[in-house]
Amino acid sequence: MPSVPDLRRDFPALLQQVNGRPLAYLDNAATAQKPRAVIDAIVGFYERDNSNVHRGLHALSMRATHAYEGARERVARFIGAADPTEVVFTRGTTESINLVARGLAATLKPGDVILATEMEHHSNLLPWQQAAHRSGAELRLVPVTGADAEGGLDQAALDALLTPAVKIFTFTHGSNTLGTVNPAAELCARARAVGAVTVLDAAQTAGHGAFDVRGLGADFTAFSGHKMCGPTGIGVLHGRREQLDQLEPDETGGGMVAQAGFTESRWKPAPERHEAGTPHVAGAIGLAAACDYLEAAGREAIAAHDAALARLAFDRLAELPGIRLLGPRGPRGGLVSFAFADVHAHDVVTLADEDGIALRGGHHCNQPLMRKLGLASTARASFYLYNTEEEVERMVASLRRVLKFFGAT
Ligand code: C6P
Repeated sequence: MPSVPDLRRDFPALLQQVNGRPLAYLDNAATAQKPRAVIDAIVGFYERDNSNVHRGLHALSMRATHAYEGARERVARFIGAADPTEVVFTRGTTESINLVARGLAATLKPGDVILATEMEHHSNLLPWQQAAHRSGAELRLVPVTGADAEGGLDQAALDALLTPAVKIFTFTHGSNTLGTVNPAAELCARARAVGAVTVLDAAQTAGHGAFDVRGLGADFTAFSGHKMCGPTGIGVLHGRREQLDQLEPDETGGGMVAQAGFTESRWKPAPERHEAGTPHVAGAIGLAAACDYLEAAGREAIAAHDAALARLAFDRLAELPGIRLLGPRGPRGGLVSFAFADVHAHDVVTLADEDGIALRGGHHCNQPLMRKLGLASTARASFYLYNTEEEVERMVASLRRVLKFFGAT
């Protein structure tokens, strides 16, 4: 990986001051900053090649189509897909999961089970609640271990829950609140052994290390471009070819139809089948540029860097009085969530912002898990390739000031 000071110069947003202090951007699990290469790719498209795709024979339309399909190939290589046609562009993880959940709901019947886990983001929980309501299937949840959520999945419960009645097992690869990284390949293999279709929420992992959909083995994998240095409004649903072709389209309209009649129509195969309407061409091009950028930086090195900062933050935060740290004591992804007994997370985040430090406070779209843990909210620091140890130390110093302000030291 290039040196962090060198990397930081690639990110215009990081060069600013906030409240008179250099910005320490520690909210990367919400969205990552964008390198100049990604911004330039998007601007370049709009300045030179802007046109609709798949619909025109003029020069700009051909260039746009070439760039859009080139982006699909780039993303396919980035995630180790067998073929670019396995990559469906969506608006992001949320849309990808909704697409799968609505499509698979049509295959379920009463008595079937959809298995998810207690650590799911709302985006990988609510669509399955709806799929269960629509189909009469039952939604069951694998519990999270530990009173303070040591943060693993309860293996004994999983063994008992993973029966042949389970038709879908959906789970997050990396928890956005606990920092847990689930053993996705092993879980997919176990689910496959009972005949379940697997859906992997990779929002927090696809851009944070080596990521190989074939090795992981999920039938469907969802992630967002904006959390991996790409633009907002673009994401991916990866699926095995035959599965994508069997899935009923969630949206119909232009671009996805093979033969349209007045009363009946036939759909194209994947990926077009799941991309109705004008796609986010500039977004796909920006995402491809983000793949180039992350690969050049070194994906294994990024994962090691993020995890080391999270470990440092975990250890340093543990020194603060009255702090409750969530998630595994052992290896974790690049984020740490914490709560103080006497200071609300929103106050923590607001006062840290005065010091130029961007944290996130809230339930992180994990409301049921928070409720189980007896918490309304936590503060969260989440790291990426451009963050530094100095920023971790600044955060800890700022939190000491917060505790003093509230008389909680
Ligand atoms: N988490 C955060 O933690 P979208 O909004 O579609 O790009 O991603 C949704 C999503 C799905 N799964 C997981 C595990 C996630 O962490 C997220 C997004 C953000 O700050 C926003 S709540």
